[in-house]
Amino acid sequence: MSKALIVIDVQNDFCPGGALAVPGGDDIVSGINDLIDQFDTVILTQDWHPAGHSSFASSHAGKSPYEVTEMAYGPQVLWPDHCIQGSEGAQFHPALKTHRADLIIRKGYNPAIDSYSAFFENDQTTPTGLEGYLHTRGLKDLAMVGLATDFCVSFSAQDAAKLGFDVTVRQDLCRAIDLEGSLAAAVDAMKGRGVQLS
Ligand code: VGL
Ligand code: ZN
Repeated sequence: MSKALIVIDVQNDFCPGGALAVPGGDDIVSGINDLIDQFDTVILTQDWHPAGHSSFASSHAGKSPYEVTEMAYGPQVLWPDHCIQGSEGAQFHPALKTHRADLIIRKGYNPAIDSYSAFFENDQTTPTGLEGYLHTRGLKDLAMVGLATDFCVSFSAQDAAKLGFDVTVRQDLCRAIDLEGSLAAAVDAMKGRGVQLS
């Protein structure tokens, strides 16, 4: 079977009680675990920022979380400090069935560039290596679930579709941050790229 499940950023900081909690973020964990059992290939992504990362509002004097700023590569939402390398918040949700993962892809480790997508950093050119991994393993069909629908899931799904993969996003197994209409915009953008939403 040439299908892979990609589980995006199911980490403590994106779950209730975490630094960048996504409403209902932990509600999807048991459904994702059930889905993991149905795939031969499971890939996890992990948001993995150094302290002082440029996507953190705390790294920009006078800026607050959720404000948008201009970076060298374009507009960037500024976030609360989250998913700091090695921290408890960066760990996967403790109930997530991580032992089935063939690959864990970490992203956001470049101090100067954020990385929502599992394929490219937010400059849209620096690759993470995931495309090559999938190609060399002959994996063409991708299912995506996780957090957050309107940021890391959406950008990962759009990039995968741009790269020619067949992509389905299981919306029931995703949860959104939904900043000023970002969920509706993400759904439109995914549809526009040919991502299947179920
Ligand atoms: C994410 C904001 C910042 C995500 C990661 O996983 O959707 N969102 N870093
Ligand atoms: Zn992040």
